[in-house]
Amino acid sequence: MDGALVFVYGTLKAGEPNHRLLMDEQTGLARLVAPAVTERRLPLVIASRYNIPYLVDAPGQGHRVRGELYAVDVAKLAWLDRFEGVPRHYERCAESVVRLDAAGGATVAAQAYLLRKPKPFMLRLPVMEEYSSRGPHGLEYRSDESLSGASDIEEVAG
Ligand code: PCA
Repeated sequence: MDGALVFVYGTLKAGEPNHRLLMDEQTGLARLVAPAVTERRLPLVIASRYNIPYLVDAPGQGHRVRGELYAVDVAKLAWLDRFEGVPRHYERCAESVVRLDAAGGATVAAQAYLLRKPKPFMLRLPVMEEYSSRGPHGLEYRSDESLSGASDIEEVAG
């Protein structure tokens, strides 16, 4: 399948609020490849009034973050870029991840939606190893508003 390998760590994961949008065949194809973990340690935080998860491109802080690796087609990749508000909100970056399935240990060059220019306060938030909207943090994702173009983006990015 032409397209890309995308590492998802937030609301797109199985069981999380936007997973059904990832799997919706109306907007392209996505197939789970394996659970995976980032090779780098990166801060995974929750911010904005929508409680959006952000993997911040600030290596060395935080954990090696767990997520899921998907093979997506060209249509789904384009849809994801729009949905994630690339490049104004997240940027889609190359990120090395390690597969956690039977092919365990295999390093994969994936794509992931990262925040490259965090506000300083974001680097002082509690970091997570694994995201769940309904985690002990109590910051449940608020999906009632569209993310791309949301006016709160300036709150956290840039
Ligand atoms: N969606 C993307 C980036 C953060 C989010 O909530 C993901 O799940 O990887």
